[in-house]
Amino acid sequence: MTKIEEINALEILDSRGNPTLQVFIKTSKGLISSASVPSGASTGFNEALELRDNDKDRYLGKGVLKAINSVLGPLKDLLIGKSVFDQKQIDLQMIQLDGSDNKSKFGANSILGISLAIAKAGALASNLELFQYLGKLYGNNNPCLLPLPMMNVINGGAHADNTIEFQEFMIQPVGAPNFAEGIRWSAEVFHHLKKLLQKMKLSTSVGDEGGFAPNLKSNQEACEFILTAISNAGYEPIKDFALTLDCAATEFYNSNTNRYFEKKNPSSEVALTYKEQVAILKNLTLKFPIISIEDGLAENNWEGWEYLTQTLSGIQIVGDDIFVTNPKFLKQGIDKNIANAILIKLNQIGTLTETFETIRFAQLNNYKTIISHRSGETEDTFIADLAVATSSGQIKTGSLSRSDRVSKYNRLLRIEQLLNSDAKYFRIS
Ligand code: 2PG
Ligand code: MG
Repeated sequence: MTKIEEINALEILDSRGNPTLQVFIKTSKGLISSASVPSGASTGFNEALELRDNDKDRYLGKGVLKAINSVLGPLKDLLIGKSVFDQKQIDLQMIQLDGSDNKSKFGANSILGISLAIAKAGALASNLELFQYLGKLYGNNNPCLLPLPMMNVINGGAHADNTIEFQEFMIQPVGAPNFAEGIRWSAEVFHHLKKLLQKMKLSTSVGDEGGFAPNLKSNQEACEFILTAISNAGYEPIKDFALTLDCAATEFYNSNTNRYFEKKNPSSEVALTYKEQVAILKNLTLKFPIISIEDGLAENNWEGWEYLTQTLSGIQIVGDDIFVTNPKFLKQGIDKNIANAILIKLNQIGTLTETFETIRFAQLNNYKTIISHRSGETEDTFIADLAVATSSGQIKTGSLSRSDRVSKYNRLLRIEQLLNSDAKYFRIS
């Protein structure tokens, strides 16, 4: 048995320059693992709590020393001497000791940091690649499916100081023969998009997830630019590339009036009903090869979501803020025929074991699963291994620039190489 001998934690910076946690586990065999915790900007209301210090004298209130104290105090006391292989029991005991519904006592950031570092320690102690070890924990004896990436090449919404309302405009290399070729194709499109923006005298600076953040006139124009870049790169829309969107509509919804408005254009009189908002989305899917829409409506507009799912049948409808990686909300969605896919973010729920539970529940109910980064990321590539371990089929981890994003793609390239001829690449059915 390999035991937890020491636990440590450090306040580090995420990709936006905000503090987050890195947790270290030292095992009785002298191995050391570490994991870093990501952080969102367009967070769902029902997410597990990210504990911040609110001490205005440090990091504008965003310090995580309280969360570090949770790790170094009660959580460490609970876990020293336990086997690193007891992932499930460790996660459950941390949840029990916290005792709250949303991990607000210790903070989901401290609990998740430990949970992920334990899994990495287990992989090290078993002498397995992380995706193989996570596969075993998940009950997947043959983790070999490389995910189809969703790459966010134009950033808007809360992730960029530009005029674009929707948060993410993504490309999926659906026609690539394997993951590595998918990456090459997508990087070529990314560079052609840059050339195109330069030609039009638009900004080529990037947003939080490494995609371009130009001031465009509309969501539609963003799709047009991407389509042109795909063609300029020598690829065919539909056959080679599909588009996907994350509207992050909670950000521009007023729950008092039940209307969608133009947050980036406050002087606009536009206030749309959910049916009008869905009509806009439907129209975009008729004009462009869009095969997936995430958070097309706001998290608490459940009635609207039923209508959205019916109206856009045939498209992947992804729930992020509405499900928050929580089986409780996913079950309500399944019961109401809402969405047909779920975005999976480890820190929305706060432990690896609960994340597995949500993925399993979704897969059993034929909901597609998309493993996702957060807009505030670190160099940690855990989600790349998680996507393969759970045969999730899709991953959303940002653009083709910035190391916090491409590190996940680079890790998947390595996994594909390790798997060699056993590697498979996800196909949209
Ligand atoms: C999302 C995510 C990741 P954030 O909405 O899907 O792209 O953004 O981490 O800010 O919630
Ligand atoms: Mg989202």
